[in-house]
Amino acid sequence: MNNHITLGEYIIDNQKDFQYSSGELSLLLSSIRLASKVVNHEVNKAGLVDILGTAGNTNIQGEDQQKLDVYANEVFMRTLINREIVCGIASEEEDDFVIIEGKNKSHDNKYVILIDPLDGSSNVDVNVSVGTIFSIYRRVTPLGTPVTKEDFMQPGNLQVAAGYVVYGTSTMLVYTTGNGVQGFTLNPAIGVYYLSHPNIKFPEDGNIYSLNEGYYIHFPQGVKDYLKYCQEEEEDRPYSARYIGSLVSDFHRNMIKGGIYIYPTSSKAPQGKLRLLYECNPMAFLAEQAGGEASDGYRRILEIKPTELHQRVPIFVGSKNMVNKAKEFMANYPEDAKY
Ligand code: AHM
Ligand code: MG
Repeated sequence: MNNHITLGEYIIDNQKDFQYSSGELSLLLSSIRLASKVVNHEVNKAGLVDILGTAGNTNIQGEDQQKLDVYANEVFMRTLINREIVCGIASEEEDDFVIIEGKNKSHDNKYVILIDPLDGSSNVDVNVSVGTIFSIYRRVTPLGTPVTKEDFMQPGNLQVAAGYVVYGTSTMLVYTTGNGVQGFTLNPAIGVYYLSHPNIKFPEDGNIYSLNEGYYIHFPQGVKDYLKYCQEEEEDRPYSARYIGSLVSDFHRNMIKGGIYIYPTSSKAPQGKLRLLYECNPMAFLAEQAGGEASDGYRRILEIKPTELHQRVPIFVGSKNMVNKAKEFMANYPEDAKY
């Protein structure tokens, strides 16, 4: 286990590599580490306590909020607010972004965080792994003033750090600060993350495709053609289909084994389903840092200029050669082609 380097040690050892190092980002990553352990504890006992089922609320996107979504949101929000290390938080579970005043109401903290506290939460009831996804930026408005929407509307290529926690057979925290992707596995007995997957690399090729094929009839023609290609009998094909329905888990498996994850537009979801700011951008940053690619089918995810906090985009993310092949099929049709 790499001489038993813990996440805490790793964060401190690498602080000097951050471009604007002042210790704040290290504190922020440490808070995510702490909150993830609290959520992990709750996720693990979800089958035992009366925490399953919906909380009776609906979020801004009209989806039922699961109790564990609400719980995870509260834990991450509370931890980040109490430690006064960010100036603003946007969450999948909050309609609008939240302004954090910081020490002495000074609005002096540098970073904003965007977070999906419990992604794939419809899987919780059936004991399938779920995850937390986060994305961190430096604010663009002046220090000392409350954050504004502008601080959150930054393209993904300006992310300072991004990562996810996968609450799976083991719990892992995987993140990047722009110097490669590091994976840490939690030892639940003592509550410590250890560096288990240093410098993770997406295999350039893969033989797994992951998408909800049940919606085939609603997909754009380029996606249908690419799927047909995946299923053709050739030397390295047909590929295997693997779809958990939890972005974090599907992405994580593909990054280790080689594969592509697709959530396209469809006649049912013309903008796609996944959210640009706290699902697609962090995954795209991780993918590129691991040598993979992330596209909306026509352009690099990380170059999309956001306009809305909860904006959705289509995504093709994974092994470089697979994403490029999918893009070739998409390029045969104009982006606004009818389904
Ligand atoms: P959520 O943020 O409401 O949990 O939705 C995101 C999830 C992803 O984890 C997953 O890949 C996708 O939605 C599954 O959607 P579908 O059921 O349409 O295949
Ligand atoms: Mg989500």
